[in-house]
Amino acid sequence: MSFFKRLKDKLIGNPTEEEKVETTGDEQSADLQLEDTAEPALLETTNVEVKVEVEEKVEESPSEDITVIETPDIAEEEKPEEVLEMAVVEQEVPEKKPSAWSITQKFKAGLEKTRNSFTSKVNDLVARYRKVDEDFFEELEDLLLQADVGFETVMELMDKLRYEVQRKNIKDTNGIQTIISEKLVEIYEQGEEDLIDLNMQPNGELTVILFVGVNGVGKTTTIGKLARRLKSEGKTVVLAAGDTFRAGAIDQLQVWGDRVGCEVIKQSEGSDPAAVMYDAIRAAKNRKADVLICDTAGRLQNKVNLMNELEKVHRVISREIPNAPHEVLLALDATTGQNALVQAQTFKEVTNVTGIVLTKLDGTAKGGIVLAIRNKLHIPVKFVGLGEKMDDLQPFDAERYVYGLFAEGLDKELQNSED
Ligand SMILES: Nc1nc2c(ncn2[C@@H]2O[C@H](COP(=O)(O)OP(=O)(O)O)[C@@H](O)[C@H]2O)c(=O)[nH]1
Ligand SMILES: [Mg+2]
Repeated sequence: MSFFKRLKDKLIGNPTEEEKVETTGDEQSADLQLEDTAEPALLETTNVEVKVEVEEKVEESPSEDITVIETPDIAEEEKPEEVLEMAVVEQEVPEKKPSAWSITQKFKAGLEKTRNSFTSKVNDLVARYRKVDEDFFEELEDLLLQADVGFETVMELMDKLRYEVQRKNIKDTNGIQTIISEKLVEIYEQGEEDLIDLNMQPNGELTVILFVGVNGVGKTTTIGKLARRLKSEGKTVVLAAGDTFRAGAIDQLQVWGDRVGCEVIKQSEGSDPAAVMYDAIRAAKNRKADVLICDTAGRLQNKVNLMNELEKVHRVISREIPNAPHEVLLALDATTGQNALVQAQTFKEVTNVTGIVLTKLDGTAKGGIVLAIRNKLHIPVKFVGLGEKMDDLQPFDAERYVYGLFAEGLDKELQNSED
């Protein structure tokens, strides 16, 4: 399948007429989407009774209404206020899956800062040069480096671009963003197994997910968001308050637990995190939970301390469940740029990191860091944080990510392609 076709299928899916209008990328619809994604805490305050009502409503809906339910954000403008609230609440129905299109829009919104700084420069470049030549390549190379894509990845990309341009005898810069996107996805996906899915145990067995990372990167927040995601898939989730070091950390996790509807196993501040894990595994097993997500403290003042603490936590967990933890997810803050790579290196040395959660991608203009992480660490980025709302944690997807980088340019180029 051609890259064009893949991108169109995945990003646009089977759009309704309204969706087609939205994806043409005109200014007005782009604004609308941003307003939608900035919807305040409504999602978080939805109570259980409302959810039940909505579930019934969904069941009763005739099937031809399903498109409306799946894309509540599109029809919002025409709806009176009460219905509008209902539409937002409908997003909370656990069984309802967001459409492929709406997930793509999250990537687009989350990568807005990067797009504004990086892609607008690419657009300038394309407009200024018109012809693909060595000077064009050199300037493009600089732009990619500035977006934190990382030296090796940039070099690899430039080689691929030069080759492709020669092979296809491409003379002008029209369509170049699609070729750049295609090559970026190719680089991201090459060679390594696709391990984006969480390593979930079979039904009836407990899956243990351990979160690690320095203070403030977004571990606790991500745990809350992930718990909600898993719960919406029908799983029972228990949380372990393993950050006993930072003041307020236990309460913060408890708030998330209450919000999402998960039990939180905790001890007092300052207690031994390994003891919390022990309690939590026992409790999760007793409750026949599907997933236990463990928070940890992010002290990194001393590698030996960190190693000792994580080793002890690991030991306690694997004594209770031999092949656990099934995932060790390292949270990295995208806004810290190259520093995130240094942290990752340290954690990689002290524990067996199985995946990365890159938080705050919405907060950086240097979203190219995703590619640098892949290239330098060879650990899959499993999730990205695209905002502070509950459903702003999304499984990483190279095509959607690249679309987020070049949205407007790609929309135009895809429209102009015959495929
Ligand atoms: N904009 C944005 N903020 C985030 C994201 N993930 C986490 N945060 C914020 O980062 C701050 C620190 O998060 P916290 O979970 O307490 O970090 P921890 O110390 O690693 O547990 C909080 O204010 C979060 O709301 C994200 O994806 N986007
Ligand atoms: Mg925390």
